[in-house]
Amino acid sequence: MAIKTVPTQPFNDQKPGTSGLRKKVTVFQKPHYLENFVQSIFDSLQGYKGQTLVVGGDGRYYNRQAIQIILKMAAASGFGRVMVGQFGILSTPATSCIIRKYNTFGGIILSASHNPGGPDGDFGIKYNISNGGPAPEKVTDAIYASSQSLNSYKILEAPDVDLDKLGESKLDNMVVEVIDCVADYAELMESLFDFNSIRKLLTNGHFRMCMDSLHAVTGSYAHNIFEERLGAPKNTVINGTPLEDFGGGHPDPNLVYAHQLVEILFGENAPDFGAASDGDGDRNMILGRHFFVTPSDSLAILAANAKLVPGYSSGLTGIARSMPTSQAPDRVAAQLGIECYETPTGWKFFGNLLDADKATLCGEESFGTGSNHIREKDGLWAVLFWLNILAVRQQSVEEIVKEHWQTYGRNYYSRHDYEEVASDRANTLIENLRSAMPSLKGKQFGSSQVEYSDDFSYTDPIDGSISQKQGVRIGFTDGSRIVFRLSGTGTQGATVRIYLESYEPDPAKHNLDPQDALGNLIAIADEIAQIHTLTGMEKPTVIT
Ligand code: G16
Repeated sequence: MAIKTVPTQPFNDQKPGTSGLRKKVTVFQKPHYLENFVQSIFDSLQGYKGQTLVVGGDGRYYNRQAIQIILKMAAASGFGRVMVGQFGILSTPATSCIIRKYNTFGGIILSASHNPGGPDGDFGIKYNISNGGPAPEKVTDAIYASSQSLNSYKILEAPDVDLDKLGESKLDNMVVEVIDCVADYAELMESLFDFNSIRKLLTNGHFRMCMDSLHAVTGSYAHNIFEERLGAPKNTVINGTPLEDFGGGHPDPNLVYAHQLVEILFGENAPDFGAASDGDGDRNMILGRHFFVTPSDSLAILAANAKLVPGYSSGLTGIARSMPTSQAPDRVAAQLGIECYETPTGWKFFGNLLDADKATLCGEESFGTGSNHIREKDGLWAVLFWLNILAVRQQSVEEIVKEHWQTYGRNYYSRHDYEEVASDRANTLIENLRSAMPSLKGKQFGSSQVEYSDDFSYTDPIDGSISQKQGVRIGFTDGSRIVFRLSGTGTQGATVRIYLESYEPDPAKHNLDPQDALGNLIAIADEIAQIHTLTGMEKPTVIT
């Protein structure tokens, strides 16, 4: 088999965002586009010759073609072995699990996460390092730098590898091992949670759960774990067949896009527990009967109940949350006498804290929760954690959340997204806020007075690296907060995200609709940022 060196030219739009490079499928299909980025990854690495790489994706359109290209390029660049998921499938958490379990050099994940798929949908690629986590900024910066000076890439001329058959084959000198995509991950879950208690709960004849895989990657994992290993009835998992276009849906587990699940859980004769996960299986949404658990509360509740779960029974070293996530977990950390770290948005910022054992649980408002068991957020892990708590406490989801609020107070929380805003308008909105920041302190908006206003900057406590301009924060003297930032994961125009939070200690006032409880802050956000005028939009596209 011959190695071909193909001349190419740099693309100027290959800077990885919050989570790797995400673009329209049609962009990745442009001649050399994917190959350039893959070569840039390899060129920015050192010492990988003869080493093992893990490759897998969420099964979306173009996954299989991309994997064949990556395998041939890995062989041409001198990797010794590639472990690839059967059918080209590996969820993001499973990839992280496999990188760690087999001590591989790193991994490549093909996914655009919660973004829609199909020929006109989105595709994505990201590199994970040997701890199993997304490459930190210094690595993604190096990849981007390589992409800007690239003039050729190497690829093996060889027939495609059969991705459907388990076992080993060879591409020139490199071994390709097609692995079962579920087994290692499911074993890890069994080692963390009390499967016997969860099995009893799921088979006791009255507890009912519904898991919506949104036709995305967790279908195979959820059938195996909930129905086969834990004995739940066969119809527990809905939309459980992974499809290249996610059945035309938007594989984002929130109240808007997981509407079938929401209708079931808020309908008549609703099950006790509902959950959904996203395109690549790292996000989760948790519902009780007629009840939604905000991701920030979910992290706080998992932390407060961690001792009930075998994998965490010895306690937590710390908690970490992204800056825009509500401060509910901070209250639990204070009670437990442990640190709560505040990082920029992006799971990659948790890696160092987890490696240094400074944090055990991490979470984000964007429906991501996880722990030190891997270095990615993990949707099904969060579902199992909740099931384990439900099995021990024998209470409903709603009772558990309300008791939590009684103990710690309630952090009312909501995120308003304005999607597909023209980039120049979105940038103007953020720039205007930055200019207004110095004059905001002390300013009165109705009964709210601004206590501080800044652009969040993070210094990593482990390696000292600094990340600036991570979101404009406006804090008020009563502890409430508004955060503005632009999404780093969209592929069309810009998405303006506005995060709103207020704290209510009085249990008598815990039953408000968050949009009502936050009404004052919503109005202030518009007054300060002129959102409606600048975006030209009457209301947010998505409210979570
Ligand atoms: C990614 C990141 C998360 C982040 C989310 C949203 O998740 O890993 O850390 O919170 O995007 O980011 P943004 O607000 O910049 O769009 P995923 O599930 O898309 O990989």
